[in-house]
Amino acid sequence: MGHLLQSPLAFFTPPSGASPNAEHINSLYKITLAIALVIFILVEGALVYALLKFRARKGAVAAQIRGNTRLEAGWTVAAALILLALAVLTFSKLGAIQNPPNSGPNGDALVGDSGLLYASAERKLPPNGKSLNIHVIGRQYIWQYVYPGATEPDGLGAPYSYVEMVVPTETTVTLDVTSADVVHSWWVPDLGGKFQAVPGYHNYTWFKIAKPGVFTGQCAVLCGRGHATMRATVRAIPPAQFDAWLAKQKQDIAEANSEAKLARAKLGSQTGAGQVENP
Ligand SMILES: [Cu+2]
Repeated sequence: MGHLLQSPLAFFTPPSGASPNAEHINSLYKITLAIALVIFILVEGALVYALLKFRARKGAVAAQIRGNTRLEAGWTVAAALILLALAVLTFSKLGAIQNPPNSGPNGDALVGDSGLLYASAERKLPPNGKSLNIHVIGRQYIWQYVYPGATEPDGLGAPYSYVEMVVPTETTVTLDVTSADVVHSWWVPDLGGKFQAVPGYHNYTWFKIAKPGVFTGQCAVLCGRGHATMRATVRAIPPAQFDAWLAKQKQDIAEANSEAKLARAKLGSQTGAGQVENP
């Protein structure tokens, strides 16, 4: 509904404006839409003209037409040229859609080298290899985001959040999308395309948000009973605020873990009369 208020054209085109890749998808869509509109008006115009001009009249005999080589060759060549133009245009924009750029000069300074973990043909990184790499894990029925900063060699101890992904502005964020159970689909329209979250498999995408803001999305593939409530939010905040948020998240998780450890130790030490049997 918000799109309809901004501009009537925005209602018919994919959302954009938050990330360069979404911007390119949007402009590609608009060009295709313009060409399709011209063809639509030509075809429908000719149809309406023919309907009015040659409508049934008393005593009229329909003309029998057996093909027109020039006309037929003409529309075949014209259609092929339009396809060719669209293909060239699409391929010229594909690089900017698939390949993440470097972070801006005011991007997050803590962002590290994301190429060290592993190499993959599909996984694209900015030219300087530096991005904030976040693991997006689909779970029935919640999105989990795992940030860099594992404290243990097996990757455990990294800060994480659920539902809302917090990211720094002007920073290239690369996403590794996967699932812990069934197939889900990561989709925040303002930030680009849809990416399937498949168990045991990684899909990759990226975004780079210029200004602070909140972008909402929704799991885009039916994944079970709770699918409709499987929402996603991306909140972009200035890098300094992000660093503080991440540090707080780390601290909160560490505190919760040590509390759980204490509780477990307490339960484990209870023996005799105080011990509860299996309920
Ligand atoms: Cu779903």
